[in-house]
Amino acid sequence: MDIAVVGAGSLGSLLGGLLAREHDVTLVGRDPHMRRVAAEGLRVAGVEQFRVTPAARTDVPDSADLAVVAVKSHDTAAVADQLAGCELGACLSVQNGMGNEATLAAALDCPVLAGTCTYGARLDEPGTVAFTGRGEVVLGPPAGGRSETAERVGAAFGGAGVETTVAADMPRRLWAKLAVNAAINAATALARVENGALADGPGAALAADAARETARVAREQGVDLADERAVELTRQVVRDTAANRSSMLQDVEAGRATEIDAINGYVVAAADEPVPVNETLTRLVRTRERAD
Ligand code: KPL
Repeated sequence: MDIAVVGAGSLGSLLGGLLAREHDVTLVGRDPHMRRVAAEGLRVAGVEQFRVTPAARTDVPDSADLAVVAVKSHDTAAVADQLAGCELGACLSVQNGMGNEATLAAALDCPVLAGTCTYGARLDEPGTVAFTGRGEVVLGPPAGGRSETAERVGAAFGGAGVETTVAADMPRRLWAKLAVNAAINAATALARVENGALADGPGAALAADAARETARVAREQGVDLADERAVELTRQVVRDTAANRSSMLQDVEAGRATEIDAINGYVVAAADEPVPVNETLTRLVRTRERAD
């Protein structure tokens, strides 16, 4: 399969590197990383070590069987515009936050799939991605159910050795992931702590409150996600990623825009009833962003 990975930062580079063992992959990202990959290939280090030689460029190619979108959620609209001029068989979002698939689907003629990804990656230096944790890609139609496209993309990922589940319940899975991100990302970014600091004490209580509020909003939207399921998933991710610095903490530390609008801000915008914890986290992160 001819696959363009748009957003070759840490996760995009790792997925692209894994897929390149079996498929024709083009990484689309920024220099100097793209320049180094084009010249010397991509080195994957850590859980598995190998070198692959995907194509690498800074703009989207003219065509691909599949575009895997891994950019930050605030860049989705711009990427959707670029991909609209590209002949695509299908598109898969593996991004954080909600609303990405709708933005892509509004601009593209091809089927758009939703995905979640729990692989861990870190971009150490141009041309090298650290594979920090084996996870899973779960993908399927964003509105739920099954599709031939999802099966085909799932088989392509599985064939490249990427742990993959093709799921018929993506709305529930996307809301569950949103609950985890709403619980962990803003709290760790504001308190400037690793995910493990939310394992107990006041951090755990704050994370659980944010997760419960998100589960309630999911149910308001007709998605079956129990409060305690959202809290349990959050606890599990805090345990499994205890040493991680969340993506939002990394964004705040680097003075970059965060994904707050697609995470806690999305919960606030979608809620029928007040969600004071998500609202406060959103306001605080937006205040931090304005100060940078
Ligand atoms: O997805 C994440 C992120 O940092 O964006 C979690 C699951 C919180 C892991 O750090």
